Amino acid sequence: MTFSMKAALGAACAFACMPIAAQADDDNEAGGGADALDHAPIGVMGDHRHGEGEWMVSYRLMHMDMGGVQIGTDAVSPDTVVTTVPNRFFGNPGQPPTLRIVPTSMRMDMHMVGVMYGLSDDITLMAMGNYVAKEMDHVTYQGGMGTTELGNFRTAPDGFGDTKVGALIGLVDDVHLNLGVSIPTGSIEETGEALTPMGMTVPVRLPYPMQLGSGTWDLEPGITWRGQSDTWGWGAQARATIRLGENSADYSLGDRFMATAWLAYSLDQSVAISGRIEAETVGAVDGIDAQIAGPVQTANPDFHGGERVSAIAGVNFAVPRGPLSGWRLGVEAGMPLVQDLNGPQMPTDYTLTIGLQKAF
Ligand SMILES: [Cu+2]
Repeated sequence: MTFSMKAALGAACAFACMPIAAQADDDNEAGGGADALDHAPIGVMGDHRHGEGEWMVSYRLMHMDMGGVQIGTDAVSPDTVVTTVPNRFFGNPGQPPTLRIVPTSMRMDMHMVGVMYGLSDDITLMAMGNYVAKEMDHVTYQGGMGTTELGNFRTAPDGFGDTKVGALIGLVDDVHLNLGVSIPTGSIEETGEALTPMGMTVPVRLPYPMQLGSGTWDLEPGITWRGQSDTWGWGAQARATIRLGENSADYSLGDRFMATAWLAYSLDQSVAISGRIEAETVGAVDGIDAQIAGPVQTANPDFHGGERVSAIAGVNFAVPRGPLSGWRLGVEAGMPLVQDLNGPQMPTDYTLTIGLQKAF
């Protein structure tokens, strides 16, 4: 776990105590102010609209942890990968017939800063920028065949990711359209140093999952349904990411389709717990970056995308009154239930999202 995650978890624990203190002061005060059920679990984007003239700023940290290798739904060992999976670059100078480098684990921290503004009661505008830090560890096998490990290396790019702007268009009270565009502000030319099977350390352009942006303008349409009673909240959302054309390196990342549904229960006006299911399907990389090549699964455009269903548990805190009125904090932790990957590819172990929001 990174330092920033520890700090964020510390903040979450400190925050968790405040609603209790606030409640003790105002036991019998009914209604008024924020309700923890008013927002969806923190990992759901564009879930709520704002009233005319209302602003909201937010910060989210999304951490993802991945490890191992999977082909379809089957786990496979690195030894199997380097002796059985063909290297699509075989035939080029110095390229062995099978893969010889295997990613063993990956971590990503995405820091997202967002602004929302209620243009009218029906239309909310939103914008989000983000900063991404990625880390991938690899094992390199010696020479062109066999299962002798030569050594390990890590690549760790960081920088600004793609920027999203959009609008939520209310159709009726409980349903709105999500209209979004992703602007390619993130780099697709990140480099690192790789250990080759011949024992040399060479600078390379990093494979697709280690780049910071898509390089393409993307459309992000969606639809969201949300409802609540005094003690229950519920909702569902479907969203897509559709790549428009190819980027400057002659490829586009796979389109993504996501559907999620959640149920939340209010323990108190200021605290709600939630359970959520999310299903997603992502396409393989289309095209190829001529500068990304090597005996490693991540350099092959075919070994990306797949299907995933995840279970996600969360808690939302809202401060209904007092000096911190209008502040919200949400935490969500998710684990895949099923992953069917265009592999060999690295499966996700877990995700953790922590977010702070303030409306005014
Ligand atoms: Cu908002």
